[in-house]
Amino acid sequence: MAACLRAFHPLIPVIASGLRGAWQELVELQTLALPAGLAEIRGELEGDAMAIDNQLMCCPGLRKMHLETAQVGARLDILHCVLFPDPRYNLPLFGADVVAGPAGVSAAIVDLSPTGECLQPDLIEALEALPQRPYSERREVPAWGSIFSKQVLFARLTTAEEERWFEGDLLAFHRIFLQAVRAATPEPASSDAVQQRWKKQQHYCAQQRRNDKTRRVLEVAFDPQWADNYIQNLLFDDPPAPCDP
Ligand code: BLA
Repeated sequence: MAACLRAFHPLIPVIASGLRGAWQELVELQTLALPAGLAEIRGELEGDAMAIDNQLMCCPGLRKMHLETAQVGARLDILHCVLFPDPRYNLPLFGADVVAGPAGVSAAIVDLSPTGECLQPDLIEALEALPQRPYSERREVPAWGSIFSKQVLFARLTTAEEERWFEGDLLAFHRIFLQAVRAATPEPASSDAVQQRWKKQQHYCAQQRRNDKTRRVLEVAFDPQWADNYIQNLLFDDPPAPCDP
């Protein structure tokens, strides 16, 4: 008999529905097909049920909107979301990861990651105008995290109040990002600025693929080849060359 799934850490469904709700406000939102077998992944690990659910969408300005919720490995609950801009638009990447285990949320990160030298001044201003919450355990990003902006929010969450702060902060970063998406207009694919932003997205994906913690969890739950394929082809695949319509 299949093992039963535990309930998610409550922060994960709350954030997932906040993100999905905001996406419904976007014009010309479209669902993208997932690679075969990757929409709903089910399995069992040492008697614990495992589940990964993936959703892919796109809209003008965003070539790939990915939301993943997962229950894998040593009783870990994960929310992973990356919104990849079409490089023809002058937009950063939106990225978030929430990792909860039996002892609580050990990693909560949200960022608007630059696709140019640094983040656009109006975005910096909007992020810095958010209420500054006194999280008790801010974390340092690892070396591969040089892709993140100076405004990155990365913390371990130690109380229910900090979990509420993070939910508010993550959705505020996301709201600010979607506002920039709505305001952005495309430039010709061959322009230097577009080519530069495409290179920055390639670098972002290459750096994210270096996160050993993600790889290790997937290797234990599945196997190294499956983990590598999942990271290379779904989580952080190389962005296609920008093209004009
Ligand atoms: C950390 N990510 C982690 C950790 C695990 C995962 C187990 C360690 C938790 C901890 O340090 O407390 C696992 N994350 C996953 C898995 C998936 C996932 C299995 O998304 C997907 C199936 N990671 C991202 C994105 C960001 C990100 C989009 O996928 C940021 C925008 C960041 N995760 C991130 C960082 C760490 C982390 C910075 C800490 C890494 C470290 O401290 O070495």
